[in-house]
Amino acid sequence: MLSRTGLRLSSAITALLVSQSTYADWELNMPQGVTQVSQSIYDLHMLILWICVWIGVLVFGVMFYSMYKHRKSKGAKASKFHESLTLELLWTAIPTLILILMAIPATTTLVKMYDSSDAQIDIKITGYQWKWEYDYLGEDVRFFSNLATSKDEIYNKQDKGENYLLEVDREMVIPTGVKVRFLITSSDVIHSWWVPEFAVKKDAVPGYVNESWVNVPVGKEGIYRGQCAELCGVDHGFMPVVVRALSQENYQAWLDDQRAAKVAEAAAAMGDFSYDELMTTGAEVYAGRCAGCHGQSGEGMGTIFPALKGSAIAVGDVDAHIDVVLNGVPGTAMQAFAAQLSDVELAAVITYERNAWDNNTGDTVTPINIIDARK
Ligand code: HEC
Ligand SMILES: [Cu+2]
Repeated sequence: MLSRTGLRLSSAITALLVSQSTYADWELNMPQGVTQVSQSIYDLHMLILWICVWIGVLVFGVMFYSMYKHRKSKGAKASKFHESLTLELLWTAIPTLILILMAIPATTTLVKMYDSSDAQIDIKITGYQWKWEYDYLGEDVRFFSNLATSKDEIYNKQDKGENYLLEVDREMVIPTGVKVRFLITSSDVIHSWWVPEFAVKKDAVPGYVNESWVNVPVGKEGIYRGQCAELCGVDHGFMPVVVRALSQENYQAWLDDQRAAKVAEAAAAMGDFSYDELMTTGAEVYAGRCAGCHGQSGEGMGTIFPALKGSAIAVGDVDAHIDVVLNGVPGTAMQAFAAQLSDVELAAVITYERNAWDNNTGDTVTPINIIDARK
């Protein structure tokens, strides 16, 4: 008879076995990926696997055969060959030879993986709790990439989308047929930038720059998804990596668009913004970028994340408030948002904080105030 716990456990296991979702990504083998390097890694894995399989078949075959053929009931007598020099030499030499043979393809693949020389594009990747920053060195293009999955999906108030927790607001974009080097670092704790299809998984360590690279073959344009692969705090599961590979032509067009958007944004910041416009944008920025720590209604969270509703800073001196949001509070989870948000977004979110949730200061902070504060 099964005990109650046993019954419960077995019905849970049965439920898991028959459920569709268990099999959704059912795949036994390693993915082959899309790059030459990921293919070499896959080939190496298969080669070593088959070597192991054949050694296993051989060793167990001989063993079972001998046990059966020379069993005691047939009157077999154990033979004694202690200190047989030939045998000892053989069982040392053969495995050594096999190991050396395996080391050759393994080293060749490793050398290929680590050779990031002659890259045509350098992208600096910085991990933050909990987002990535992509800086296209020498191109004047730099942006943050945040999780785009809504809180409602996460908290089951809405059905989960197809790319649940694997979607971002701004993707990294790279061209195909070009060697792209990644310079990977972190601004706070250890993260790890991982895209399985590229066979790239590199730790992002504060104070160090690790290198990796990818060359997505022409014809393999598309979207590649990954995640942070290093436990980096409570929202570790909420910092996906999304890379869009474009043809070289489209990549150039994308770069131009990014630069044009930046110019347009700077021009827009000089324009006039009404209180209502700022409050609307501010509410969006707040929900997306601040509510995770400060609460949906500025109520704060626990003892570490202060409430902004009625906070001395949010209803006090405007310049001090702007300073906290622009430069953060060193040594705390409050990051510097100066580089993460545009002038308009910063003005909007600060205006919002000063007037939402009964903060009612009546203050309007304009993008021009932010531009001045940046100086
Ligand atoms: C990762 C968590 C986190 C996020 C995201 C975050 N903050 Fe903070 N914030 C903090 C912490 C922690 C403090 C307290 C710092 C300290 O100890 O002084 C703080 C303090 C503040 C303060 C000062 C409040 C006070 O009374 O001391 C303001 C204003 C503020 N944050 C605004 C923002 C805005 C605006 C955003 C979004 C653009 C934001 N924060 C996003 C963690 C966060
Ligand atoms: Cu991380």
